[in-house]
Amino acid sequence: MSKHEFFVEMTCEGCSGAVTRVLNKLDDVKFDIDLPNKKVFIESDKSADDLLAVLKKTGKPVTYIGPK
Ligand SMILES: [Cu+2]
Repeated sequence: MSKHEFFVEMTCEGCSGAVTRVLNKLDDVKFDIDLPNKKVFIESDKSADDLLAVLKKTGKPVTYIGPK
């Protein structure tokens, strides 16, 4: 499992809830959401590109920051 850090444009708990919902559909991930700093930390065997695609399903701007 590797850990990745993403920036996701989140402004409220509705936003972090949307991120939680898309990530909960995956079965091999652990994640932490830092709403004030708009960061999402994901531990997974999936590639950063795959995780980026999943996060983009929220419809929010998402940027891959790097391995954590
Ligand atoms: Cu929101």
